[in-house]
Amino acid sequence: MKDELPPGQAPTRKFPLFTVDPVPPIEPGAFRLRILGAVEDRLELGWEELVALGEEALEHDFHCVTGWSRTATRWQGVPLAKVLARARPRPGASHALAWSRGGYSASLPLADLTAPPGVLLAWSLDGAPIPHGHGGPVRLVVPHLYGWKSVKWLTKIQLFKREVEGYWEMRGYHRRGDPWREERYG
Ligand SMILES: Nc1nc2c(c(=O)[nH]1)N[C@H]1C(S)=C(S)[C@@H](COP(=O)(O)O)O[C@H]1N2
Ligand SMILES: [Mo]
Repeated sequence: MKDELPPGQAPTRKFPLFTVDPVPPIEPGAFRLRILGAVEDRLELGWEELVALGEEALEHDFHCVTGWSRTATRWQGVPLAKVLARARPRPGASHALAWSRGGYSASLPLADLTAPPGVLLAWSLDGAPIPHGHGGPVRLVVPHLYGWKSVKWLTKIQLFKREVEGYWEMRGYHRRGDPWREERYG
């Protein structure tokens, strides 16, 4: 991991909450994740099926575009690449929208969903189940892009054969969002 932070970012060890959509109710046992759109095999996974896919750990700084970086944040979960390999993106699939239960979405190039250091469907934060406010039971973690791509209360990943815009991309934020290139807007 790099020692320094991307340009314009200040470190914090607190983990602020940043949420624009309604925080969904806690519904133990109700978790479902769907992979759909431009895939050969649509998938619907429950909690047991998801955790059965295995668990990997990742430590990375988490960069919010508003300027805070929560340093050395530890996540555990299953690599999204594993789930996508099962769903088999169709030829020409190029982008995805990740959706929360409350209707928030983020747009991601398909290449970024399998890029290093690895995108996780995460259920653990700093060694404990992800607190509800931070997106539990399962949130997307896209460590190499700005935090708005790491969708909390993840419920659906929809693949497309064209560029798409999610909540912040529609409001002028960058389609990709690489913090090292300061891809904040546009
Ligand atoms: N569902 C949902 N996911 C979301 C957001 C949101 O508003 N709703 N905000 C994003 C933004 S801008 C950031 S920086 C991170 C913040 O995660 P945290 O609230 O766990 O700190 O979540 C991202 N995922
Ligand atoms: Mo953010």
